[in-house]
Amino acid sequence: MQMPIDQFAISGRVISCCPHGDGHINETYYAACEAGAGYILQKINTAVFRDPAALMENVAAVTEYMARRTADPRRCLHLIPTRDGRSFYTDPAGGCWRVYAFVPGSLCLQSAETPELFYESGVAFGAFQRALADFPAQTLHETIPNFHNTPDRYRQLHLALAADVRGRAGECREEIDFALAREPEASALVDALARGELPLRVTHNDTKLNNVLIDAKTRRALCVIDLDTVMPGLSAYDFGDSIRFGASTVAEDEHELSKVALSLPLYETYICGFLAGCAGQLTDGEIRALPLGAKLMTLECGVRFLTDYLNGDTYFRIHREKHNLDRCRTQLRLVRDMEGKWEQMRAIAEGFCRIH
Ligand code: ADP
Ligand code: GN1
Ligand code: MG
Repeated sequence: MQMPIDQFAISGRVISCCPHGDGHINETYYAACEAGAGYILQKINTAVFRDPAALMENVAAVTEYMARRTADPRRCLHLIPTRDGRSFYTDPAGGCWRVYAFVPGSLCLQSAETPELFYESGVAFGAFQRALADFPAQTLHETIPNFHNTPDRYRQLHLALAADVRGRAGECREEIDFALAREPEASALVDALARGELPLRVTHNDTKLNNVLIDAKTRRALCVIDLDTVMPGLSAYDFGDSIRFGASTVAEDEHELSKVALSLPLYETYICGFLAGCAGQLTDGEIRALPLGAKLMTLECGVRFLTDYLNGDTYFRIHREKHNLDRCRTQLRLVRDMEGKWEQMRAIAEGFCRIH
């Protein structure tokens, strides 16, 4: 495939352009240029993001907002416009492409190698939310409607089950039963939001550890990336998604389920980092909702992987047979482990409230 990197206002001749990173959604390439400049070229997954122009309006608005408020260019993402000044390029086949400056001297981790690094990622996502506290939320497009609406994710699971297009439901009966047994709990966060008990904020909504860049030298967090799902949401969503990915003892697609567990020390470490980054912004009600965020984001992700497996792997990129089923199994196992540790999870969060 011809890479359209030359369509963008990059400096220097491109020496190489290779696949990069471990995202499940977009196609990502690293382009190295003469004179040392590096770029991230991405083909936007338009099956997932149906309105790429709206998506790129969000990304441009958020990156410009953050760039105006920070003196250090490595602390936020910078879009590189096309040579004719647009935020993305549409190729003749209709593919949509964008380019970011590669953040120099940065690392991207797939697992929390040390508690300090996980703490740093919490600081980064907390600070990201705080930085957007006054962002005009009404100007943001909803890039994926109902993204963290867990009951709606169940609705999609039911559709996939009823259709069972690949005849796979029989082999995942255990996972289906586990997920359906927890359906009554799935609306707890959206209900609390509807009752006005939790405030709507501008959140990232995809707070995996590999969506934070770390300074390779200092090992401190630099900035948050993957801004495609920045939308109004709950702080519990951002917290919970980080826990499901980073405070698990194994990778998201581990085969050996007996190894899957929630690390309570990492859970506590992340709360410390996230609250430090939020700098006092979270209410006690939000802090008390953090354990629920961890459990529901893990359950929701398990339901999403299961749904995609039943649908024939049309959403998440897979690298092996049954990859989505393996991913689903780790998530559901993690939910089960959280249920066993529920009182401890609650008590740890309670310890961070101002009023007990
Ligand atoms: P996806 O939506 O597919 O997860 P991401 O935007 O997260 O795509 O990008 C995929 C990977 O590319 C990241 O996990 C990270 O390793 C790398 N990456 C993305 N943007 C940058 C950047 N500006 N600087 C350095 N690395 C980046
Ligand atoms: C996807 O894009 P990426 O790989 O950072 C997904 C998240 C899931 C995650 C599971 C837009 O994240 O919602 O939690 O995979 N992103 C989208 O690993 O659906
Ligand atoms: Mg990503």
